[in-house]
Amino acid sequence: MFCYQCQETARGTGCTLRGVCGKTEDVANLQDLLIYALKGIAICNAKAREKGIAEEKTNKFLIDGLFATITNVNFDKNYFIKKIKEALSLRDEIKAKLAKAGVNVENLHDSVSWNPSSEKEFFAKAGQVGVLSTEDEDIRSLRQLITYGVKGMAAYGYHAYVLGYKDEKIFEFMEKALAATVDDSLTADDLVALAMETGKYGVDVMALLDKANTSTYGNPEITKVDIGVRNNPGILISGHDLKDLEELLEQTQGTGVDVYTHGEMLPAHYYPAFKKYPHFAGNYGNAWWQQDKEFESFNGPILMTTNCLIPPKDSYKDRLYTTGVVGFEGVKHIPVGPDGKKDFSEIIEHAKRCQPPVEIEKGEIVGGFAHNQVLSLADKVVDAVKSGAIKRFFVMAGCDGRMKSRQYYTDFAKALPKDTVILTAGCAKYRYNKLNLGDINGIPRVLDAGQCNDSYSLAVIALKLKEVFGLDDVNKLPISYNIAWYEQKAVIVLLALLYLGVKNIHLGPTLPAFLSPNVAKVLVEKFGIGGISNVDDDIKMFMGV
Ligand code: SF4
Ligand code: SF3
Repeated sequence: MFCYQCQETARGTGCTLRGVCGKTEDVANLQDLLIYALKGIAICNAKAREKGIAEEKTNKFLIDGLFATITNVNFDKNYFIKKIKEALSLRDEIKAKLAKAGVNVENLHDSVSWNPSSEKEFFAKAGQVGVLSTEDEDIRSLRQLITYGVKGMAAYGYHAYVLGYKDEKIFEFMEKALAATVDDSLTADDLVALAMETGKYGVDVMALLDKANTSTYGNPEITKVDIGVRNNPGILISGHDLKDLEELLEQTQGTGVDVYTHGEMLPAHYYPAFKKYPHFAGNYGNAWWQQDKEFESFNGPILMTTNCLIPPKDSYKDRLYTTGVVGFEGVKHIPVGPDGKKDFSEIIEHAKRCQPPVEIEKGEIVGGFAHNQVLSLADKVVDAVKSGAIKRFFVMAGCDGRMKSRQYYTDFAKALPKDTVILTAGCAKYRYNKLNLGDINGIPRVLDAGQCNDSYSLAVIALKLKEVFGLDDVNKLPISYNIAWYEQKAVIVLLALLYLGVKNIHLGPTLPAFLSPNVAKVLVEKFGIGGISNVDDDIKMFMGV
């Protein structure tokens, strides 16, 4: 196996024996093969699109498959074996239709023609098509940058899709991008251009998801979220899928079971639609990597709707449930029923047999500062900037992770001058959202817009401020970007920000291993991308002193 798609990759270069995330060699190889098969589908479906014979089910298959390979989503070998078989048969179905429509489907790429006689050939093939099969390190780097960006796009596209929102242009681009990553005729310059185009579609998919979420559940608004516990048994829901949460809240009504959020589900509390449920109790715990302790003390069942899952401990494995594209061998999976809904009754009955959660914290945190809410406070914000009460904003969105070096983000937040405001989104917030950093004229010093996809909101806010201040360049605003990344959704967020023209983004705790020195150099020269050093020097650098 060779995987270097996330920030925690072994030795900062690549996981080769087993993932630091817990992914086994078999699963890593099967994920590579599934991606390869999806590239074959992408090549065929682009042709089917031209002929007007592309089918809807291909879109969903692509986003499901891509999403499943994101870090900490699916660790189940059987899931990937099944998915690869389905991918090959879907590809062949599209090929047959193309042939019927008079399109020549011979002599295309190997991902289109490869035809194993049995499952046994999967592993041998996986060894030939993984990351290292591209020899030139710059081409490899760009191909992976694009592939990871497309994975992130698939995740956000998936969430919009389940709420009934989709955009054919986004699917079309995903196919084009995937096909490009196996096209040997493309140069490094071509791939750099394609990576930027990936950012454009990253903006589009996050805008689409924002529309899906806010049209379905209303605009996030300032909300206090309880971080303590109640006396009833509870269900803990984690991941990013708001539709799953909605169905769970509906089905738990009147059962005496409370629902708590974990990790990236925290921002669900900010949506008006979920406030009507009195049993939607609060948020329990912190970012994903602390789940081994927090799932244990929660006592009740846990529903993982997306990443980040870590291989469960035996102490709570029997209380863990997965749904959607999440999977782990030996963990119960809740499928979509024939009516298009999920039946969570087994989890609810399970909860009734459990003790209430053990309290690990007390108090409240405040969030809900997505674009609509912040823009409704725009006058106040603009006045604070004009009067000098707010000197600078720091976008600290992104991911959290296990590495000790991420303590930097807590220290950085604490050390920031008191006349600065942190704009955040994603699970990175847990490094500083309970620090009581105070407020500036009633504006909290940590403004949480929501999940990682709500980084889009932060871009909307920046663009609006640019307009209000009459600036011709978003980089002239008093906003600095000190972003923490971990998995591939952060890659699409980064590419989206670059597409929007944001410069001088600092990325940590380490730069991606998949950036070759030359590709990193392009990003530094063109966009001023940088890493982090230490809190004191970085604050001086950002504050320009
Ligand atoms: Fe390693 Fe990250 Fe890949 Fe897991 S996802 S195998 S930790 S690089
Ligand atoms: Fe976190 Fe996994 Fe990325 Fe959605 S839950 S931000 S790491």
